[in-house]
Amino acid sequence: MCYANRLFRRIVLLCCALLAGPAFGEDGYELWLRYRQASPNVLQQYRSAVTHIVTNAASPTLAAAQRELERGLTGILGIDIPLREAPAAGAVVFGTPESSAIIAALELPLQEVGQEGYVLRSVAVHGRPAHVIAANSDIGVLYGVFHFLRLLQTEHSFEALDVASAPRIQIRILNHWDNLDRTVERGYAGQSLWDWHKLPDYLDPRYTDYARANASLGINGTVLTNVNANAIALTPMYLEKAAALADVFRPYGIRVYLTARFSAPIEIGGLDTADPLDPEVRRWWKQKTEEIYRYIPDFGGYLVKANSEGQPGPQDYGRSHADGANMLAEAVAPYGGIVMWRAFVYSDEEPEDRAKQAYNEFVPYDGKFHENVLVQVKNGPIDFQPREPFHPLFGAMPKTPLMMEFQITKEYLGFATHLVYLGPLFEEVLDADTYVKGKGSTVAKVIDGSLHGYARTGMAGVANIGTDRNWTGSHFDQANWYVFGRLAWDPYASTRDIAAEWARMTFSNDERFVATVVDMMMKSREAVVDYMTPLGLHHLMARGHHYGPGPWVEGGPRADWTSVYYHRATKEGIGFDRTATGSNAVAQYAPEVAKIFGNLKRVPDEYLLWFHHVPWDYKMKSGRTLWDELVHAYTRGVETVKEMRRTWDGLKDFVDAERHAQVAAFLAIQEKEAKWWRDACIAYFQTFSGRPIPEGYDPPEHSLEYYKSLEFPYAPGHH
Ligand code: GCW
Repeated sequence: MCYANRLFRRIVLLCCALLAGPAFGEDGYELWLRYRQASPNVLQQYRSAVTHIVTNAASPTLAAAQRELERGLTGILGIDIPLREAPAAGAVVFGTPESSAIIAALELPLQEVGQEGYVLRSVAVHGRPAHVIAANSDIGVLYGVFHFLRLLQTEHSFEALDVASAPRIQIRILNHWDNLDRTVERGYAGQSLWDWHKLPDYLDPRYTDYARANASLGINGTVLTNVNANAIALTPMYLEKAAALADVFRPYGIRVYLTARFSAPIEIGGLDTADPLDPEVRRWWKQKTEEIYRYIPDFGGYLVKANSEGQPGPQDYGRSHADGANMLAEAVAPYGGIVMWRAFVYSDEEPEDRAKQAYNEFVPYDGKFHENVLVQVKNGPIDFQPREPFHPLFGAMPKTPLMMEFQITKEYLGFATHLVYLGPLFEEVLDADTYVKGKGSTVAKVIDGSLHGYARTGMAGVANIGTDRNWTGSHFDQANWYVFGRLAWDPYASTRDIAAEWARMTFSNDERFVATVVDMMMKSREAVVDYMTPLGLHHLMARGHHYGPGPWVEGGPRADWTSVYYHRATKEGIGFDRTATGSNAVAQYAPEVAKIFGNLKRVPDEYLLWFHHVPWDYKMKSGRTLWDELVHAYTRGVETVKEMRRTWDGLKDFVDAERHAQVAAFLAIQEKEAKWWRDACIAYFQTFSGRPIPEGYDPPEHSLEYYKSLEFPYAPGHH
């Protein structure tokens, strides 16, 4: 071979290596649906097991399932996977008994998996080995296809495939806090995906990819608009736009919901009241709802934030939350719609501990809501803090379907740049025992309806999705969308397993990578608790935009928007006394729980300052004083982030350069900001404790005055 030829060959080989190997840059757009070629360990096995797809495009949903199978299998197997009419050896057969004669003949145990579940089986079809993906409905089939592809993506051997899966929660829904001007409240991933201005005429292909990603997790609903609602979203011009989105999402099983501004009858209806007991107001909502269903025949219903943080609501007219919710529930009932009424309420005037207000306002109405109302409760009683005890309402409304509201967008956990995997936070809440019906009455059992026999069940996640190329503002925040969706399907799933699954699909199946990265992810939530709000502290962030520490925040329009209201630091001690000697919020929990939270000796360190005001020299379980423990925890948080950086640096060989570099840069930001949180909080609390920084721990880098002087007028997500 002549030299030029050899050189050419070398260049070609090098390019191939670059394209195939992890050095080839990726921007994260494909999420966990990358469908890269399987590794040599399993490739041959896969290629001989799967040779073709038996076509079945009897509906738009089945057509989507077929497209996904083709796309996925072609990618994973690295060869073209033909579509055939009839099965031969290695067929993938998918469908319902109605759409596929093969599936009808197999007599699979489909009655066990309900309307949205599916069965995956290795079977003989016409005497030849095949794989079937079967369900009672087309959407069940699509979910099954995604599960099947997930098994291949995570390199499962599937010789004797035998899976049956059904969702445990009915409404698995994202809440977009997206405004009509495309800003996103608490959004850190660019603008709103919904390009209202160009809708309904231009349908961005991203809408379809959004639907695919959600369907791959089993998410079946989306609230398009912010809970701080704009009545204009309910005018015909915007309904037409929402309808266009609904048309794109429909084949993927995703229903559209809208937020209802309670004062809409005044603002866009020309009425002079929005009183829910006023006949004209009721008529207006009925007509409006009928109009919405003309645009969107499978409209899911309304999500409402009322009488909270300045939003209008029934209490403006001396009516109750139940009056308001039931009025809307009546309007959507004829069409099978629902109302999700938020319990995130706290009054402007009420001097009561904010942690107690939702319970006080809602418990008296248990059993008074119409059957198509769900009350949507945030995971904790304050507001999506890095750690909160579970919301006491979960143990207190047996006659009202309560649905969970988690926040995926990390408003209080470092926005998009901090690597915090929310799986452990979600799992901790779902596993928490309310004791409402004795031991084992976990929050998961409340919200999946099994404890109280709720007829309706739901889990909502405040979306972290925007126009950023990687959707969520950072690569690792994709894992939070992912884990939310997987838990909404099965709130008992292990979030460690989910992290592993995600990491395999998103980055690499190499065991060395997976084990290391999953450990890092699992530690990350505890780290953010440590460097922001350890030992039960909460609500210490800067005012307004919530970016960075602000434990000194005081004054302003209302006490419960300040930090000093929550930490209550004095020269003597720190923490919010929520025991009987204080606000007695502990009494909102079942006695078994209250006994632990309310007892200084028994309360876990994680909730200490949430429930107790404790002297600085209090002896902790570790033997340290409270002050020393605080410094220790803050420092440990920063140390964990340093360790995460080192870990990530060691994973270069497994990740393409582009994504590796961005994660590394964000971890550097996280370390800087973790240290900022630590130093600012220690400097501030030291003015109360009057104690020295314990030996072996660094003093804050700057003066307290310096930290207080920092301002960020353009921090993202604040509107
Ligand atoms: O977490 C707080 C946010 C507000 C938000 C509110 C809510 C949509 O800071 O931006 O408003 O909660 O959940 O209603």
